Amino acid sequence: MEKLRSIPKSSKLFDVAQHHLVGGVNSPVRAFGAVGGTPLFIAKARGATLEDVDGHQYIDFVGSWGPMILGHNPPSVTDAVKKQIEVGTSFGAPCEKEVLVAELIKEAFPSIELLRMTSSGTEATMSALRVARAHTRRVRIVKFEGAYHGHSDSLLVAAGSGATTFGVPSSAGVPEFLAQNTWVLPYNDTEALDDLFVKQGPNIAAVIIEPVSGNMGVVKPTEGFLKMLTAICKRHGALLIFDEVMTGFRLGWGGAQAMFGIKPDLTCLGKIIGGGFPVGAFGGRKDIMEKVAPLGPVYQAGTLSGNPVAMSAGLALLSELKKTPPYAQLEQTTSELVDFLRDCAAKNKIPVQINHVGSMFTIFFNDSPVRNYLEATASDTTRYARFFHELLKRGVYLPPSQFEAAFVSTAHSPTVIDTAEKAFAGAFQALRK
Ligand code: KE4
Repeated sequence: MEKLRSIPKSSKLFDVAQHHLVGGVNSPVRAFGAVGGTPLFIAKARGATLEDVDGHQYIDFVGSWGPMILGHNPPSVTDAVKKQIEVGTSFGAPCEKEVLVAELIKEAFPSIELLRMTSSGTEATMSALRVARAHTRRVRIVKFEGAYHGHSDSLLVAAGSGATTFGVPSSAGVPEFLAQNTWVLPYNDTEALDDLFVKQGPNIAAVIIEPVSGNMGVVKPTEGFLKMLTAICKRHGALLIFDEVMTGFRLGWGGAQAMFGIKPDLTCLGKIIGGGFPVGAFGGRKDIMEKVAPLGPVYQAGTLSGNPVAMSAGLALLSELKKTPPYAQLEQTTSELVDFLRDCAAKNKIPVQINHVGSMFTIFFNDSPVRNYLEATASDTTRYARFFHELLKRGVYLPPSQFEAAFVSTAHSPTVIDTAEKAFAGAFQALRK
């Protein structure tokens, strides 16, 4: 019987943190609200391993929520950051590395003709909506239930990340009149999409979508859904915005749009393009992006946008991904792990649905397929919470919520996966008791 790991330092830090930081954290999902228990305070990370302040090590399947595609602290990124810090950390003025990162992004995403860096995914999607509304001179936007696009007011309507975990379908403080300008449709529901556009097409500025959802857990687009969405937006003059903050450079060099052969009007990026530093970006058709200041009337700005240290990290990471694309290896590692997990669950007679795309996966404790938010939220979150803690006891760190994606990195070597599989096997067995 595996024992709970003793975490006196994390517990103490969490007590103190709660006096200063809201909920003791700087982002809600980290507070373990969905799984219970005390959040681990992490002291260091390298490769696929996290070490908490009490010295316990864990195989990390969160990877800072996606950026750590090569594992934590890849030498190329760390070296680049150290070099940049020596010569300056922030100028509030243009620097060469912003241009170099932008060039790599455009190479990977041909749909992006012109882009703007931001310091988070939230800023990227918020700004993309603003320029879409300016370009179309329309107000209404469409998102999908269970999707999370960051916490800007227009998008915190039935958000699917932290908010779902807290069972709050939309956030307090978002004015009703604003939320009314955002329609929310079920993911993968072509009929509902068609129906809305028939009724409201001329009023819709844009549809924003996670082309592969990660924020209700991993949910793939059904066959033809994205193509149909593209056609319907075109027909009604609405812009298609791909939120690839999670999938960009994660599912492949060209993200989900390359995987599914879609050319969105605007794309939002984040996470990986900063190599673990605060970076986001939005970009797309030149005729749209030229409306952004200083060229056009859409104001958008940021003190640390294109920050040289963050750009150094992003440049190093994207350059590595270009030089040695890890995607086939990541796909294979993840598929083999998922096969093992399905096997394990079946042997222990535990109904699970494991959705995976590339190196993203989610284990839903659910006996029916999960193709949208409604089906995702029918999962047994109590069982997920127990599974999460059984894994922690065995040195594996899964996302602290059923409604998140887990990530595999190139640092998840066969030996690391072997160790993780033993922990998963033990955790599934423990669930039977
Ligand atoms: P940030 O503002 O957190 O950089 O990005 C917001 C965002 C936008 N779009 C997508 C598809 C995203 O996944 C995110 C952020 N994802 C969550 C994880 N589900 C970040 C983790 C957190 O909120 O602490």
